[in-house]
Amino acid sequence: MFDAPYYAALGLSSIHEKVLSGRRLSFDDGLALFNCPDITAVGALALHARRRLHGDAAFYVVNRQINYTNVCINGCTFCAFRRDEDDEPGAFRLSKEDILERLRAARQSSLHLDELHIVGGCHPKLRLAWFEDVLRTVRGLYPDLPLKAFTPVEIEHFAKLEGISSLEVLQRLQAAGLVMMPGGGAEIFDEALRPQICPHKADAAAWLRISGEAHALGIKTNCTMLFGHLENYAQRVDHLCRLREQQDKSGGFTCFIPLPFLTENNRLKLPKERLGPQSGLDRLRTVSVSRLMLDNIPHIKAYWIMMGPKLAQTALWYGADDLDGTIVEERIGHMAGAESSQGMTITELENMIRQSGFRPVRRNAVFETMPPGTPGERKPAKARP
Ligand code: V47
Repeated sequence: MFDAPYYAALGLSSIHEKVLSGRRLSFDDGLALFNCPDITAVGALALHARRRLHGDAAFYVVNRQINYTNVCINGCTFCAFRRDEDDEPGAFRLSKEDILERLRAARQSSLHLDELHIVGGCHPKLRLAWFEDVLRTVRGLYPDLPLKAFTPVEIEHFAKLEGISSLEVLQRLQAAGLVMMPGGGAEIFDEALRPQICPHKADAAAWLRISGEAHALGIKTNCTMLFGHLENYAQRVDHLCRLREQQDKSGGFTCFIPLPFLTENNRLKLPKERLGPQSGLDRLRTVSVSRLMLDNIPHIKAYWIMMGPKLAQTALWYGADDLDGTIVEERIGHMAGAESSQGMTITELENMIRQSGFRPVRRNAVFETMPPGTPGERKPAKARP
């Protein structure tokens, strides 16, 4: 790593010292890292923190994503996936049988899924009992398949629809088989900006409270930040600090995923200076600052679908230690212009990791390492058209 005089010349002496001695960075430190022109110096600090936690391991999961509907009452301006009504062009809503069929197909081509990731829009009519039935049925058919489903935003929506508390929703879903929750819906917590990008969504306090409730029940969760839209660096650092504070209280965040805003097919109009090739560096820098600020969250994911596989590989050198997984079918990023493929095979993921100079480690939904010899896929899983 660069030495002390190098960081002194950048005005980052105290950050350098804190990182080397494992001490917590402040809000101002986060801001200084975002403003430092030398991205390699920032990345080297994040690499140090990443290596201390995970050595040369880079994690991936054999998973299948299923989006049950894109009909959503939230009307977020950044979202290309959403539709307002069931009968709008491009709207979809899967039945339980549709979900089971997708799962059967994935299981046929992949001998052993280690995560089923289910999320969707906040549909005005889909009731909690339907979701409980889906989870119970899947658990009955595949008892060893970890079920990761529903963001805090969906949990709040179910609670409102049923007239019960979010805690009760979580308890019912846990009883039906939920073991893990994805981290979507956090977007940017800042109260001044949130109304411009997701005016009707659960607010920061609700998102964090529900994550904490899940943690108290023993449900691990992930967390995210949508960046590269209208937010400034201070709002990003504030977002990271709020996640860190929540993690100090409830401890159940497993992984943080910085999600770069993809610009197609949505209503959010960006100023010109926010568009262009510099966004690649901003993605790497955001991975690095996240690793450095979130000292109490074990994993940082470079989500290859939204980062793009090449940048996700590079991000492993900038603080990330996880790439997500085989996915099979992805809609949220692709409807917003993601150029990555729909899915990857285990071999492709492992090659990606090895070619980046790291050691592939297969994990399950809750980040338990899978034992060597866990069966892989027979042939690449294919998405339905
Ligand atoms: O909450 C929506 C984001 C999220 C766009 O927890 C967009 O393991 C970029 O959270 N450009 C959903 N991002 C996806 C998500 C996720 C994905 C993979 C793994 C995990 C995990 C979580 O996608 C939304 C929103 O923040 N999103 N539209 C867009 N145009």
